[in-house]
Amino acid sequence: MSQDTRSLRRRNIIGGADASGDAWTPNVNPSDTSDVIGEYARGSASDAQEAVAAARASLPRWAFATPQERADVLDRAGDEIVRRADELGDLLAREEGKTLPEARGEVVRAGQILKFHGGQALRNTGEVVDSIRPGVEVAVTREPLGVVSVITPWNFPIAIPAWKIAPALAYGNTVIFKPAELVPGCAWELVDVLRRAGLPDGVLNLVMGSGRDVGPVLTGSPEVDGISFTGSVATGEQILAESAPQRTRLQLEMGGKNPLVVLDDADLGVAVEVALQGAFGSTGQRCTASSRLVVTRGIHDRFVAALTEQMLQWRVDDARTDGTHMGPVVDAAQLAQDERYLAIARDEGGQLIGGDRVERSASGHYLSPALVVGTDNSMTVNREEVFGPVASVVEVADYEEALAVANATEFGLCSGIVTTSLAAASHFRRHSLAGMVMVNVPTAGVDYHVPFGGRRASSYGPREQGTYAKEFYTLVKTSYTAPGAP
Ligand code: TXE
Repeated sequence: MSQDTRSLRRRNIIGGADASGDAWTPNVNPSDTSDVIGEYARGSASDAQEAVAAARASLPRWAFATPQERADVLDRAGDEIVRRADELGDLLAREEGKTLPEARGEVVRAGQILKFHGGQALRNTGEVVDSIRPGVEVAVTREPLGVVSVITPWNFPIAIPAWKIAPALAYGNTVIFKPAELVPGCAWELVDVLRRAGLPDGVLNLVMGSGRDVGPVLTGSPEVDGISFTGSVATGEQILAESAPQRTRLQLEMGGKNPLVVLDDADLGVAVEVALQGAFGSTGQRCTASSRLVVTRGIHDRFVAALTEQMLQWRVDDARTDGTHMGPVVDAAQLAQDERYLAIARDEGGQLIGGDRVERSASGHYLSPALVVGTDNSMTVNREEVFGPVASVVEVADYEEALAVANATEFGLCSGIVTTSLAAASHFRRHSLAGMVMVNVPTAGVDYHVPFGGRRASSYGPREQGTYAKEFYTLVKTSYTAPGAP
């Protein structure tokens, strides 16, 4: 299946051209660590500076491009990505480790996002309102924010970059894109598709490399007007502190510790399916994963038994093998983090089901799905984001306690409830302290035409995605005109 890519080398793309560079990072397949996809440039601080300068220089050209030009580029790029979904899905599964169906779905989603925002470029309307003064017209319009740094994590290698870059470009901004070190393959393809779709040179610049080396330029430069970041809480907070003196506009999407409430009246089959997909889909490496299962007493034992039975049947294997339910953990460091949290959960009194290392013919970072039962909400596994195939169960007396436990977290990205009670579902939707609430559907799995984001430690700044994306990527201008002599 894999083409011979031993000699594949991808450079950074700055000012529309392949940048020079002599440092490289191997892109390693987590399902088979002997498989190296290629070597990708490891950019330096001076590359990042060049990219910022290129983005700044191209800003007037793109900021004043017609909406039709912007729409056409995004639409053409979206079409190409959807057309190449099998090929790019294979690359995504190979570099990140999610299963082929998940990876292909993510690629198609990226294409749809580009096309959606292509349409949005044509809908950047303002408003004209009557002034309180006679003879004066008031217009409210939106202009591009300017030069934007887009910094992305490894868990959605093409969808997250697409949902930041597409609205940035749609509204006339120029971009420096820094993907996560572990997944440069999809990032490079995305930028290459967009440049061939007709993006002028310098409008979208790719700087691959470590956050430590290139990050400070992308987040600290006074030439950067906005930063859209998804990643860990620690890095997000560092960016918040470092960018504050420049008053840079920020959009931070960080961790989650998302609760899924299961009530006594739930349909057991629905509850198990929603929990399985929400907790272990994409190897649990999603900020929207349901990592805390808050279950009322009357259904607890049946739910745990049925979930365990299903979970133990999941096949953990090479991401690109037919029949794999769950691919590997992304790398050795993440696997060590997952196992450390499992050990802490056991030490604090939880009982562990699954969570074993799995041996396959190729050497990969395989861990079976893990369920920690008998936990209470104060345990570390219920306070901190593990970011792996690990879910814990908190047993509660009733709905009121379930709601209180669900809300007792420093995070607030999303939450879910499985119930057949309209009253409970409606109450939960209103009282859950999360940015996104799911009723009888998995916590992970969102639409691209509606806002995405959370509260408290999960998110900072305006929402991402859908029509709400313009709140971050545009500046509002109010102009007053007296058309003629009074
Ligand atoms: O995240 P980082 P990593 C959590 C998850 C995971 C842990 C570490 O627990 O195990 O974070 O993952 C760039 N200035 N999540 O190391 O470091 C970095 O290069 C500017 C949860 O991938 O936050 C990458 O492109 N940029 C989360 C991006 O920031 C910097 C998704 C994210 O990297 C930088 C990902 C700096 N100083 C990880 N340092 C979720 N909940 O979705 C790093 N970067």
